[in-house]
Amino acid sequence: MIRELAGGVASGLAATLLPACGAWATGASEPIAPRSPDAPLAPDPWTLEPGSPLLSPPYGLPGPFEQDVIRRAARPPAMPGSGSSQTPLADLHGSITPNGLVYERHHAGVPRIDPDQHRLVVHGLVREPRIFTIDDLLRFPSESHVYFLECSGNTASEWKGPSGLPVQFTHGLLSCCEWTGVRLSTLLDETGLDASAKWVLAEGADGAAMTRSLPLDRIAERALVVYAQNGERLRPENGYPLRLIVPGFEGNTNVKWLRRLKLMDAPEMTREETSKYTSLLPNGCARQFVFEMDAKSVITRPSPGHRLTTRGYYAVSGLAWSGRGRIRAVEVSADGGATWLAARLVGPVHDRALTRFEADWRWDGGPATLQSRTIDETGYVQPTREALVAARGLNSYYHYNGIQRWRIDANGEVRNA
Ligand SMILES: Nc1nc2c(c(=O)[nH]1)N[C@H]1C(S)=C(S)[C@@H](COP(=O)(O)O)O[C@H]1N2
Ligand SMILES: [Mo]
Repeated sequence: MIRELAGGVASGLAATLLPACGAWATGASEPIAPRSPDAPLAPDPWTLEPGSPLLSPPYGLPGPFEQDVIRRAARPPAMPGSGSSQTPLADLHGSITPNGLVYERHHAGVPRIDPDQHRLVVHGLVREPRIFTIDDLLRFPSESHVYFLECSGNTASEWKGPSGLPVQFTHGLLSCCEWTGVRLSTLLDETGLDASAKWVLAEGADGAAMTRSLPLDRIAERALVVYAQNGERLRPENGYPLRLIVPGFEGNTNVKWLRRLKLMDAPEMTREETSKYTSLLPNGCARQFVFEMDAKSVITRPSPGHRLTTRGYYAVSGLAWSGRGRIRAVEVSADGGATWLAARLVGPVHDRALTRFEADWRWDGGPATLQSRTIDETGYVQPTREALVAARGLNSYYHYNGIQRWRIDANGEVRNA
């Protein structure tokens, strides 16, 4: 479905007076005739009768005109329950992903776990192994932090060149929530640590028993064992009743339905860190334990599926993030990278979180190429696809973070070409 974007805001005053300015119209509805600011406002039909009652429904849902803003799967799953669905980034605002739109990636479907029966075991190279219930964990001091979550397979579609896909399918294995739980280090204070403990194995309670080894010194400061996202308990598909959040690390390490943490002196070499989640380099060696997601950005509006209907001003909007810290800056180019201008970061700018940016742009009605690049607080600059391919070759699947270009045609259509 094409969504039309009307520009042409002449001034701040006009922006407040003209209802069509900067507004999105769906392809299906008629354009709104401009109203004179001096004419009396006729009563709209919905002002003439009471609306629907309270508690309809008791758990609120998006309104009837927002039914298109949903997760979608780019591909049918290889097996029932496995696969992934993507977040509709083009239709979101700010930097938080609503719980019902957080992308999903399951290796063996979503288990139905009774929280009263769920246990978290912490064992291995600890002084005193412990078993925690969810109620035990709720008694510990809690922490809440906003962090992005990105599958390391996100944007793999673009390694070999523009895929033609819209942003939901190129970048939608990406979400950002406020996560609430207990610091991993708090639980390790409870068990005590053997001096030889250097790695921690995290295991999920799903049919895949997904397991990853994580280097303790690199995660101890920030890793969280969480039971809530965006103010409510985790959704089943995102790990209910307990998951690991390892800020900035590839999505796979954020083990859902967490049931076991084993302290070890060396990595376990599980399937997900040997056969999968490694990257083959041009020299035939594979990169292993590539944990941090490199800095990346993408323009979400306008993006493929949108159509520009008017020449003039547009606020080009997008998201930037880095697995190594805060976003320092974002630049936007409308001429294929010949010139760049600084975008505004629309705060708050959190550590290892999605950061909204906006850039002022005037569309002259001709063809254009929009792209963004970000710089994180370590000084790392998001590379072009060409630079990334020169460094990593074309055998990699994971950790693609190249600059994303969107072509604007003279008819206003936006394409990934
Ligand atoms: N137990 C378990 N944990 C898991 C997975 C899984 O299949 N099982 N998928 C992983 C992958 S590959 C990703 S990208 C993230 C996805 O988290 P989400 O579904 O909450 O977005 O969870 C990770 N944790
Ligand atoms: Mo993933």
